[in-house]
Amino acid sequence: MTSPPASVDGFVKQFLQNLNFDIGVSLSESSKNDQYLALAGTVRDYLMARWLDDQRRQGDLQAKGVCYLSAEYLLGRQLDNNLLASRLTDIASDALAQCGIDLDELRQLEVEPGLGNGGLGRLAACFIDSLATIGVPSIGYGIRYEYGIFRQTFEDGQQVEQPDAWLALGSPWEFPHPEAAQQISFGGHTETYDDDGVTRSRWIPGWNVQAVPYNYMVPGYHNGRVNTLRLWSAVATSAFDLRIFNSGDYEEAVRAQTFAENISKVLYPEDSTPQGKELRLQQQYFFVAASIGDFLENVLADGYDLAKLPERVIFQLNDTHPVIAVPELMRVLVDDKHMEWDAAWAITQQCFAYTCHTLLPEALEVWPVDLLGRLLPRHLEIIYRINDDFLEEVRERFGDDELRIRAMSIVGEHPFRSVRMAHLATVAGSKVNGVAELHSQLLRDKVLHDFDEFFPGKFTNVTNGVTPRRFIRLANPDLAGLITEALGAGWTVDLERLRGLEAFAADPEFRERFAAVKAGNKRRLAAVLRERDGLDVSEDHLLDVMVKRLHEYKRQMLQLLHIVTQYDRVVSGRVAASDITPRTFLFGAKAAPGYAMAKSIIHLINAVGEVVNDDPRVEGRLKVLFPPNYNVTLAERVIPAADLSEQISLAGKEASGTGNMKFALNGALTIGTDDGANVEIRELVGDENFFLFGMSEPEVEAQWAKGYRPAEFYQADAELRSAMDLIASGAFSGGDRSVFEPIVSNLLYDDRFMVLADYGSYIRAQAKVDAAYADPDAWTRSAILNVARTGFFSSDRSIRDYIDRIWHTPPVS
Ligand code: 26V
Repeated sequence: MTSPPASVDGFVKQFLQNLNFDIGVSLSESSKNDQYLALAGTVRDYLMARWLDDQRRQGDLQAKGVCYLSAEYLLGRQLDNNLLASRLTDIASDALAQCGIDLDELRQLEVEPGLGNGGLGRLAACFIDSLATIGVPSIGYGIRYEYGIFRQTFEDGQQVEQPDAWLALGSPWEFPHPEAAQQISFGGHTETYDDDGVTRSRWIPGWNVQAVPYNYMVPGYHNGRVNTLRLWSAVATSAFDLRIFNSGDYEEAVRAQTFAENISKVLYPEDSTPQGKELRLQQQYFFVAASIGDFLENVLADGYDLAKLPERVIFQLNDTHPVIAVPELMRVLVDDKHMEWDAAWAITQQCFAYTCHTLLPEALEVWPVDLLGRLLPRHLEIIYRINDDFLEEVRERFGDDELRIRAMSIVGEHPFRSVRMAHLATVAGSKVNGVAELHSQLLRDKVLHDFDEFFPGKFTNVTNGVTPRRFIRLANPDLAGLITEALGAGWTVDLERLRGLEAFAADPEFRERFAAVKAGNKRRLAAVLRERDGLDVSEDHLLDVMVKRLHEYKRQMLQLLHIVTQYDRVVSGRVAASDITPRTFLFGAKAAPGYAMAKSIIHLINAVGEVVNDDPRVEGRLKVLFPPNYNVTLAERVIPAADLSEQISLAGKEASGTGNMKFALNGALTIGTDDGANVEIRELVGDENFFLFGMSEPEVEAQWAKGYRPAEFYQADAELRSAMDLIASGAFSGGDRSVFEPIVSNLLYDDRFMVLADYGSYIRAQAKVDAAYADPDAWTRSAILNVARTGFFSSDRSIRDYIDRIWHTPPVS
């Protein structure tokens, strides 16, 4: 191990040494990528001593820790975060300058690890940052996908997916540990045998793969701690290969290798229907079996009494993806360690907790039993036994209420016999939490109501949060500087201190400086989008942003109907262009490759942009921009520049949202429904600093109950009719009516997410936005109050809530 560069000179020395000896080039011959890799290596070396310390400490410690099990970590770029955490930013910048290198230029070279789909994966990344910063003994476990979320491009306005080869230019932040590989089994059959008078079960697997761990450093902010994120990569086992190879079938040996290595090949871009993907179940079992094995064998001391396991660990299940860990731990305890079933079950129930991240019934994972039985026969038996015991208890409590028993069963019968992973997780978990107050309430009242009755006290809430390190300090350095000037240091790890800014909202000079920061951020974004996509951002426009996965429930269509309405007002002469508030509508969204309607909506957004942006009658006052491939890196540029944050899902559908928090913390005002964490944002910032619209969740239910006929809303609202007719007319598809007809008729006759019912209210709220923006000083005051009052949404607070309500794992110093 090399010594840390305490000074600029030390850093220069270390950097050059890495460049020469690790990368193998001289400074004068080096490429930018060589320089980036050497820089990353230098930061890594500096963190290494701390990391080794912390790994040793975690082993020595008898304290209880958290194993965060997540199939996704949407990390974003590592270099800047690691520089910030280790206080090396200025040293590195000066050191590179001495070598004639611009740090900023090297930053741009990092390809972000996009090992997640969206909010769920980004939340996991925020949580491991907070765990390291707070100092909870913890380890994150996941999958090292060779290809992350696809890279999105547009061809003729339509989404095209490209593979994300994020490892192609080297990955300086990871450390493979082949010596710590776990062997993971699949397939085969089960049998019982007599063990000195005791009948036991065992699993005779059919095939196996190696799980090789790759460690990533997770530095705490300015606390000298470095935690570990351990991601598993699949490699064919040599024994398996060799057997086939020796049989002379070379091609079969290579094929088997490919088969095994496919397991960690690619992140699933959450499809429109989640059912029946065998490889996905392989991924899930692969990473949780490896993680549990790793924890029991490598983290726990040899000979540790497994009866005491709940004193040492809580496995937090990030959604249902890792829930197969429940029967896996049971299998290890009962089959391998010969524990009594009831004792093993009591331990298992204390060692897991489950976070639910959705309310959409179609997003709740189920696995067909024939698939489970084929891939994991012993686990299926264990699940059946868990279910039998559970339903027995339900019968004891509620009598033979067959309807209830069928509704609560872990094994469902429709549309085919399958295991409901959310039920399994709920029965097994010591706690079940939703991710915002409203979401947790709806889980208890609706989705999992019977379970809440059966397990009083099991359900709780932990409202999501976001890390202020990445989303304020790194993304918005000028705002961070202004806050520090006003409040002093310390707020980065104690975000409630932002309250102190309330007093400054009344100070005209502070408002002016705050507005200047926002303007500067817009300028920076404009430069990025010009360079990245050739897009033209008008810096004097209201910047109205909707960035999130494309899904009908999130209602990008509502925003689009607002844009088309504004356009229609101008071209039909109802409103003079000069009376329109100049606005830039910025979208960022990926659609699941198999989700046709979502892709069609992307096409329409681009098509509307093509027409509106170039129509001289609009006089440049409406612009629609849709930079492709929205990701964490772009989010860090877009969010600080936004004036208005669109959080417009149908009430009762968005579990929480986390983008909503990032925008408010960066001084954007929200236009939003009473959904997810919007509810809590509005309560905190105050009605006068939030543009609320639309039906509430009970109103949505009432509307369904009385019968929802979207066509009636179309008939009743002349502007809505006109906007929809314009789309249907082919005005945005070169006169071809067929292109966007499916979108329009879907809204007219199906409209599952009540876009038309909320349209009128949305348009009125947007008019209020325009009116408010006309008074820039008052707008800025509101923006400051948004920042001042949303410190609650730090992921540090979320983690403290997990500690208090679920984990009971105090930080260690
Ligand atoms: C999955 C699927 C699968 C196919 C059917 C449609 C569909 C729709 C949504 C999902 C996502 C489920 C899990 C998820 O990513 N939830 C998100 O978690 C975030 C972090 O808690 C939260 O802020 C978002 O509101 C929630 O959608």
